[in-house]
Amino acid sequence: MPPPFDKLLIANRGEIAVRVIRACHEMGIRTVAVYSEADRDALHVRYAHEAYPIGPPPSSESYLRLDKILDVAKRSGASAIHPGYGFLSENDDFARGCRDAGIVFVGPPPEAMQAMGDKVRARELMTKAGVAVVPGSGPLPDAKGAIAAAKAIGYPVLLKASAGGGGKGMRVVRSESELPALFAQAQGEARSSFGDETVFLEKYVERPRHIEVQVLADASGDCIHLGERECSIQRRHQKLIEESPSPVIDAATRAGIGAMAVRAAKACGYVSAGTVEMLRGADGSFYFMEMNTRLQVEHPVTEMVYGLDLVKSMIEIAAGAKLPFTQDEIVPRGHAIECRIVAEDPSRGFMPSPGLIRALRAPSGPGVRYDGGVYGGFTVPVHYDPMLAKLITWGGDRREAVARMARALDELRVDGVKTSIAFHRRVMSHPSFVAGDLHTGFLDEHPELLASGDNPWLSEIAILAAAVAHFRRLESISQRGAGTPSTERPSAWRRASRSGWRS
Ligand code: MV4
Repeated sequence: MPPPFDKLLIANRGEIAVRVIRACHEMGIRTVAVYSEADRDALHVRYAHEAYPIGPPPSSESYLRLDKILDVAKRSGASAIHPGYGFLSENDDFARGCRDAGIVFVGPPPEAMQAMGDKVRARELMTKAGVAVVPGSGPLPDAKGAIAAAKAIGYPVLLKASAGGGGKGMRVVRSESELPALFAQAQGEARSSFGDETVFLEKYVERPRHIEVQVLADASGDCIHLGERECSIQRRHQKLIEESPSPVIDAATRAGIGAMAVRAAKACGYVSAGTVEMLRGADGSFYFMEMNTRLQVEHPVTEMVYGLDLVKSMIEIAAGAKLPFTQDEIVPRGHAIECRIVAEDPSRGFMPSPGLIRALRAPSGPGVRYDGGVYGGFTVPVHYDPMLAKLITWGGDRREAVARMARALDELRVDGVKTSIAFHRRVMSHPSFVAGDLHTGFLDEHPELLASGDNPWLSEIAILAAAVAHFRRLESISQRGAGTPSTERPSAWRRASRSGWRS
């Protein structure tokens, strides 16, 4: 088969640009990189067949400039553009600009991006399509309207920005007296962040799991799902660890939420790879939260478990190909985990730590996939996301994937910048993580995981304490029966951590 495109431009940088270049080269597609002044020596520039400068370091003057990128596509003769994630990947004007210029955008139609980008519209669309959404409201005109809507829904409620996503501008409201002030805050933040002050309300789901379903749709209207990813280990809406399958999902539940995700994708005319984010409440109910109309950072865990290449599928679908498999042919095998290796200091609130990487040693061996975007000698710029690499391990079951991750993290060395490696290594030994007991408040409840690596004893002791607490809890549950509310007080180490021995 001839390649679907002669030449493809990658409108991105870092590990995802490298990831897309790798897929292209395997497919026999020539690649065009673009780079800012801070990325002259970046890995994606070295790997691509051609590379073009697009401006100064700030992304607003380089990677976000659709005009410059379309100009490079025309000059270089690229017939397709892959946007990666972030930057222009969910910008429907960019997708339209590609269409108008006769260049194939490797992603969904701009109409689908726009429909899902508007959260109030997306809720309406999903409700019509029979997809479960969290009980909530339409757009709210003022605080009075919000009070009425909240009364109907019942407290606690969550204020969200319609143009938002990823958590920005959200406010939890626990009682009516708090609502007017929080409404004004949410509206103001929505206006300043998104230029659209529309806000709405949802019932607040407490301690949810973040579970998302990968879908793949072709232009003929066929759509399949590729199971779920659990992304509950995150901090301030930045995911840190993802895995597939979720420890709490069995085959029947997978089929159910998979069908829900396919309905969501079909309802907005989706084409390409996309992700339907869901919340799972403590009672096991699932709700549509939002759809990400792009390739996601954590796509490799799905690739490992389902044995396919999502980037190649995206490129083939963009060229008009039909889905190469049916839902029955999609069978999960084993378990995969991803750790996002970031140049940040977990003991200092994940403060960015850009600078020169003096040396780097990547792990390898059975079941290890290392998707990197940097090398020893590269200077991590201050201007962009500080993710250096993704470390992904596969195992026949979750235990093996976790053990391989711990071993691979022990092999990985990055000198010169602070990283999350030691943090990830502690998580792999943490009894609650090992038990698969995950939720979006996990890191708030286990602050010992963020302890400084300067004194390894502190975190060792804290983890032992957590292990003791964990097994005591198990014992007391087995004695009093599951489901009995816990009356335990926070343990001494946890109280200590709250009063600040972390810093
Ligand atoms: C929620 C929620 C609880 N209830 N919606 C956060 C990001 C944005 N996509 C939506 N988010 C949430 N929406 C209702 N009705 C809790 C969150 C949330 C969250 C979701 C996924 C992963 C991490 C999170 C951390 C805090 C809050």
